[in-house]
Amino acid sequence: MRLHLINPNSSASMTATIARAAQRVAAPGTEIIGCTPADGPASIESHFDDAVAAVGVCEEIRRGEAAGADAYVIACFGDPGLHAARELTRAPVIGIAQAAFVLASMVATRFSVVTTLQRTVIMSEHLLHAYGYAAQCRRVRAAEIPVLELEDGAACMGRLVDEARRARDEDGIGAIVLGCAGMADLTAELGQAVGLPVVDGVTAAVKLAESMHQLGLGTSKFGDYATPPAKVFAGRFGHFSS
Ligand code: 5HY
Repeated sequence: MRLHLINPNSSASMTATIARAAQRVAAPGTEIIGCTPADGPASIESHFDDAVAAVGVCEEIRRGEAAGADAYVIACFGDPGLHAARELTRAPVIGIAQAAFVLASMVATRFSVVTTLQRTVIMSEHLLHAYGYAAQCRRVRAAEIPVLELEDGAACMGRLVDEARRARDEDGIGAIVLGCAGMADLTAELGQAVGLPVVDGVTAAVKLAESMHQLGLGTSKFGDYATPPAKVFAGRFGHFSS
């Protein structure tokens, strides 16, 4: 299968890191194609970044449709543009936050999230409520690490381990969810340091996408995920017109 792994931020180096983590768990028949929008924020750390990045995600879905993608992963913990992206394709579209919550809820009755900046905590809390996992998440914690600093994982590991250990010792949980795609390559080391199951959304999403593809499960075209109604888009979005 051809899996398009979309990094919604415009940092190609992070796309490469994420794609390497994805390829390590991919099945032999799965081709991982890392995709980086040409336009958009270098990292996503605010509601504004998230809103702008959603357009780039949709652009990458359009490109994927032309290339014959069998599934898509939106590799940013805010799942930017997830619902809009699903309207544009019959293929599965999986956000890493939703994927991580699904798997974490199957290995523990309670989990906490360790994410980047304090200001993005509310974005994860909104997703927990939207996806129906708020009751199972004890707390969304911030290690106060800017997203792009995660490109030097060794320099961030201490702060991530400290926050994850606080979660383990204070939150009454059984698992940790990593709240940034940029942490994907740190999962094993963090798990060993904390002694709890650590769920990374990138690898969770890749395996869920493979399962859905194998089951012949794609995005429904009945109801609100149906193809958007044809209309004219003005200005620089003119190419969206249909
Ligand atoms: C991510 N931002 O996974 C999120 C993490 C966050 O650029 N990639 C980003 O803090 O929301």
